[in-house]
Amino acid sequence: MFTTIADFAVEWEREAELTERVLSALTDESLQQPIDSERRTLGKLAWHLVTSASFMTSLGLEFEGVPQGAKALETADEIAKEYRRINAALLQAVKTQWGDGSLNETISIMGEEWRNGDSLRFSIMHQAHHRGQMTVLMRQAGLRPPEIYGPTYEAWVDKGMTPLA
Ligand code: NI
Repeated sequence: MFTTIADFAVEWEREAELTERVLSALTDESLQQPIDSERRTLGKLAWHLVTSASFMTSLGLEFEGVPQGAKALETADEIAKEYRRINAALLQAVKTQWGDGSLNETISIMGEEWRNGDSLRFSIMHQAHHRGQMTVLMRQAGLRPPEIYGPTYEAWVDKGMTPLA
């Protein structure tokens, strides 16, 4: 869990930049790529990263989020822009509405007591989880995924090295 707002802010900005890399590599056609015929599409997952930021309002933070049921924006560019906006608003809310002591306070989430510092950690892991799904779907949609925590297959090839299969 996070114990200082400063530590959270540094990591949040770094992780948000990674998510932006994924979102800005999407094309409008790729948004239709489904996990499976009955499952979510790449576009739905991208939009989920926008709407799920509203989870933070249940922690008492006030900022202009997007309600879970809101109609999804239709282009990759609009989704990426909205992600940037909401992320900045969220970070600003944490920095201005909470102090380090807030991170140790608990709030009931889905019937469990969560410390706010744990909720912030959860939000970062949640994004990473969906980014992982999205990079697989990007490949299925014929796109080149960006490097996230290390080189991609294509990045190894570009460097003239043998990629891990
Ligand atoms: Ni989720």
